[in-house]
Amino acid sequence: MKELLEDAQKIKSLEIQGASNVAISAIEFLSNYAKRLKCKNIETCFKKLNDAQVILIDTRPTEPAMKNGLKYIMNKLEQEKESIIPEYISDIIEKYKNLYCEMLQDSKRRIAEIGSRRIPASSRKFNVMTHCHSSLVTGILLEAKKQGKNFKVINTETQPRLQGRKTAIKLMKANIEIIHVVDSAMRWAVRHYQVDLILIGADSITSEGTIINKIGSRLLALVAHEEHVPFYVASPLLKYNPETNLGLLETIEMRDPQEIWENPPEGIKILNPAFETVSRRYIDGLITEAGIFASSHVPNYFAKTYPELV
Ligand code: RUB
Repeated sequence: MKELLEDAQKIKSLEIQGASNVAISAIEFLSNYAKRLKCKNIETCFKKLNDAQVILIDTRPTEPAMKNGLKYIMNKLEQEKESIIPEYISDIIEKYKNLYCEMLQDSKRRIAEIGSRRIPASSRKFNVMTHCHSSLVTGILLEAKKQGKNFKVINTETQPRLQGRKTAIKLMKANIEIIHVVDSAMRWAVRHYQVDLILIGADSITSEGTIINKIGSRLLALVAHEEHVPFYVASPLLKYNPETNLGLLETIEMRDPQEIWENPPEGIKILNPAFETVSRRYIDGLITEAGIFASSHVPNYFAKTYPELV
């Protein structure tokens, strides 16, 4: 249990960041925990694994790709419970962990392929804007570059943890022209560079087609609306939170105020919301492994694509 708690802390402390990374790490941690488990009977094994699942989900409760992954593994185990021999349980977990990772990787490849078609092959330089660091968005941009498309990217630094720098470095290394701006210059940049397309990632998608992503995402969506720029969200369907269909309201993760101001004078209250919602009316389309569609269709596509997770 000590090692599992240490692993969980890596997610909680944000040593591991980004929805896809968090999901892959959490199921890896569950699988490693199972390898260390020594249980006399199957009931004890399930009890320990369920406790581990709760600890991992608690690290970032608003990350459905992680929750769906852990649920996928535990549901599969539950279905096979009668025939499982405790000493082989870790092999079964490893198998389903790999299957879930493959689902995420396949979605990423498909999203890169589909999304890259939204960047035209033309002699005029196309301007794309993004916010924060999304491996799905960078996947699309790297694929477009591979296809020889002519474009540049404007990206925001993304305060307070500056994940925008990660995006900038990754794209710069692929020889993509990049212009880095402070968050509060996002409206200015959209107009100044006559941005053609805005692409962001997502942490969570609700049954009504609202997406939750890094703070500043809605501001960018509002700018897109004001400036008539197409606004797209790249996300695997695995970030859909099926519990929102049953009425659950997603909450916004509040982070340590020290990220913003380490030693503020007494008497100043600092709030650090890490995410915010973007309503479906501001989203032109969701780019998923099942194609591009209005974000409100996500529950149907999710049920069709991943019936075992409904
Ligand atoms: C990261 C963030 C990313 C999404 C999508 O927040 O908001 O845009 O998680 O990432 P944090 P991906 O760094 O605070 O976890 O597209 O890679 O899944």
